Amino acid sequence: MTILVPILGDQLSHNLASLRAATPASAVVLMMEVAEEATYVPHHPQKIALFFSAMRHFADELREQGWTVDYVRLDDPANTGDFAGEVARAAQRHCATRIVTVAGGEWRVVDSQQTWAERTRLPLTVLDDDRFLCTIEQFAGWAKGRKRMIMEDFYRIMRRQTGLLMDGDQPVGGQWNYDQENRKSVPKGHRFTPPLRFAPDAITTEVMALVAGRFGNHFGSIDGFSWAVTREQALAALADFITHRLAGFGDYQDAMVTGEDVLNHSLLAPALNLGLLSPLEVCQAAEAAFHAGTAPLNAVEGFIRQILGWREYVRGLYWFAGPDYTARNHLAATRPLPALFWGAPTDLKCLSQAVDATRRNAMAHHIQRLMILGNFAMLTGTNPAEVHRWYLAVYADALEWVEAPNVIGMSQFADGGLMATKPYAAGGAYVNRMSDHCKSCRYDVKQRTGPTACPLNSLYWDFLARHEDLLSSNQRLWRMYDGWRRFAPDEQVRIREQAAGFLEKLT
Ligand code: FAD
Ligand code: DLZ
Repeated sequence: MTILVPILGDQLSHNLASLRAATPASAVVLMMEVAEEATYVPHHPQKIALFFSAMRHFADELREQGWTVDYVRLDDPANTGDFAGEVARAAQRHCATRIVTVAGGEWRVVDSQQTWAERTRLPLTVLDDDRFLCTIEQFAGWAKGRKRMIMEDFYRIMRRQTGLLMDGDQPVGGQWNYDQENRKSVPKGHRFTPPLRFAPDAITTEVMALVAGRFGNHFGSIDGFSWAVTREQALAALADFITHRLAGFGDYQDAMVTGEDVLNHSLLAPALNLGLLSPLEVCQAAEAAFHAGTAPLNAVEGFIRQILGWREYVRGLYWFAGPDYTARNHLAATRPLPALFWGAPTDLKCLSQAVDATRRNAMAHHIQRLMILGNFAMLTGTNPAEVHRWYLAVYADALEWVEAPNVIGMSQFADGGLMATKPYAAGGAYVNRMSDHCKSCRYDVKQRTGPTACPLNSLYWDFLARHEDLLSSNQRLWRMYDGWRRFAPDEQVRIREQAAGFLEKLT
């Protein structure tokens, strides 16, 4: 009796449900590098290298623990190129009698898993992925029948459920949320402690050469790869963040600084999403820092909210919203993705900084993703499906369950408000307040019209005007529409002509 245990690239956890359900004596673990996963979008080369290297390291760790691991490499001449083909081949190779696996993290992969039983004519058990703090069913029970799914409401339930930062039934410090304290701008000359990086070892170096050879034409640089590829490294990265950057996480959470890629962000999302770290242990490490007095409450609460709140919330929403979520287009946006997203030159400093960080690191921090890149895509009326595919491709932490709600819902308002209560739209004033980019930008952030006016200003008003029918009844946009209506009619015309001129050149 041989149980075949396929483990996917984002299931690199030693306590995975399928490993708990089998024993080394009765099972063969199957891990597969397959072309379909490497190309369903043109992933950043660092992202592919991260998955392959972490998978190869994980396979070695399992072997050390006594598991038999059948690891199919991308360049294996017999590789069929997809999960279903490789599961079928392995089932034959090992005369498997049963397949036990953990549910994939996105609809596309779950669909593939459903074909495995028929392809192999073997009994198939698909176990729930229990590496999250909220189950898909629990979220659906909470979400069902609600007009709006407010993250803050969900977060409080999760705080009570896990006991994180709780004092009995009440939040530690008396407040649930310290976001008001987390919007500081960075003082001039402030120095950020750089994150712990990991030099590529022999396995990663081999994978990087493979990726450069096969996927060198994808957007992004493989040089500078320094991601944690093992649990041991991921734990070291977590400890480094807790010691050196967590204390300042809250203060500058929404800040952007020219030439600073990381600020006080943790860079832990790739390790979390691959399964090298668990969300609970990361939250507990932050909570311990608060109790030890090494990090203030605003930082620790803010950080825990991102993981216990946002991360669990978007995962629940992804499965709750259904497989057609990524096709939603509430604002009927049709523009093709502007070439600047793929590195074409742009004079907008905020955009060039964010795209360049993405190209170099397969990473951009939250506010760059939301308020620079996402905002620009939404203001320019870019097709959300194209925006979604871009985000899914370029970030090391991008898996559809977490990327799609953030892009389709939070940043593009393409789900019509299922996730966000209003579109995250901003003009140049926001960028100027939260960053130092405007100081060295060729555009003048104070101007709405004219040859040197910051394009974000006219685009912002044009966006509001374009969607007045759909958006002006939203209570949270009342002040913005009031601002628009205060412009004299001829100024409104000038602003919209300015936006049209920019958009024409963009196309
Ligand atoms: P930190 O700022 O240090 O935050 C700590 C952790 O909180 C992160 O590691 C992450 O696990 C979690 N987190 C924070 N914000 C969110 C959020 N909105 N949703 C889910 N988890 C969150 N995150 C991804 O993991 N994968 C994605 O593909 C992804 N795409 C995004 C696209 C857009 C348009 C936006 C606005 C956000 C996206 N995010 C995504 C959320 C967030 O930007 C990243 O998790 C974060 O930038 C990763 O860097 P970090 O680990 O340094 O995060
Ligand atoms: C992202 C990715 C890539 C690039 N390659 C592989 C792969 O070759 N084999 C694999 O098992 N997983 C890979 N992944 C991650 C999968 O796409 C991920 O497991 C699914 O999206 C399921 O959530």
